[in-house]
Amino acid sequence: MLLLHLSDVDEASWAEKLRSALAPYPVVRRGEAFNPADVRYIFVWKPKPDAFEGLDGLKAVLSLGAGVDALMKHPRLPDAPIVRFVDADLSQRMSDYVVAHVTMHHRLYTRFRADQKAKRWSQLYPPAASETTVGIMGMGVLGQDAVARLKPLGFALRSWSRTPKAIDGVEGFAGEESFEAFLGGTDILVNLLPLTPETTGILNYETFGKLRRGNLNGGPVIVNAARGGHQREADIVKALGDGTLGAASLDVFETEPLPESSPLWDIENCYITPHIAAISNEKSGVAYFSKIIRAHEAGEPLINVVDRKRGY
Ligand code: NDP
Ligand code: OXD
Repeated sequence: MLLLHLSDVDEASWAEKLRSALAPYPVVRRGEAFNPADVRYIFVWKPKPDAFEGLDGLKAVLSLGAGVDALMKHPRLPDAPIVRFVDADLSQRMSDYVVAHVTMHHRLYTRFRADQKAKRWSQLYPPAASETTVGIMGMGVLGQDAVARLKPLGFALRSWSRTPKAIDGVEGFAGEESFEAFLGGTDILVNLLPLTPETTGILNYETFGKLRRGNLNGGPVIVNAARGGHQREADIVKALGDGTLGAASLDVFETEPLPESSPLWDIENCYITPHIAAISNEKSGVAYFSKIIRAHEAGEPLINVVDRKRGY
């Protein structure tokens, strides 16, 4: 039996589609009559504290999100394997966001927007794409898709990951010891890391101060599409104010929804979106998770299982 426990999304719609994809395999929702001991799979997003109560026969926890940081902190997370969402549609959506914001900053959007508002005709030529380095933190599923889509646009690319990566046309940096060298040649810093104890708060004032200066008019730029826990918002406010950063694109926040009292809302060169960079799509999600359940019931191993020790 599959149990759905989805908050903040249309659980009824997911249930209807999973039922038809998995029939005759039983699919239930919270509040319906079922024996918790019969549940083999639980499909979760933002699970409540009692989500796993009585689920003694679980074979897997299925995560609607690609990021599992919140799930990993659940106080009663069972010992079953956690399968996260890995999907071409999700990757494409994230890369769309990354490409849009990288190209916007490369073409000095902040500067020309201000000029337009001031009715000022002031010619300034952005550096060539090949002279503009995009540094991507996190070279997993999403990071690799992003570099594949940025490469044809001609940007100089570099990556930072935990373990070394050899990707054609991308200068790879790995581990803490190479973080400073990675930052030192980066004009536009894109964050696609998972949130773990090691990566919490990595987007801070010290990090910003190590980015390359003098290439992009206005200063280096950050684009955070991963998790709000990666960023120190007070440091971003300070860095945008004193010119350490030229601009910031933020899709995620320390507290979501971003409180009305946040100073970020009013900063001209801060571009805010409400955690929409890459939403898990219902159609591809139903296909992905129903395939995983069917395969596992047929004796095949689970795929895209989270490594609990690494935390992602
Ligand atoms: P992956 O697990 O595929 O990739 C993670 C990458 O981060 C890997 O390259 C890994 O290195 C690297 N990494 C992890 N820890 C460290 C560290 N301490 N130092 C350096 N590098 C590190 O994740 P995805 O690409 O699928 O997703 C990334 C994140 O994007 C998710 O965790 C989620 O938080 C976020 N996300 C945000 C969305 C949004 O709408 N805003 C939507 C979807 C995801 P290595 O390869 O060596 O293991
Ligand atoms: C995810 C997200 O992790 O939507 O998939 O943030």
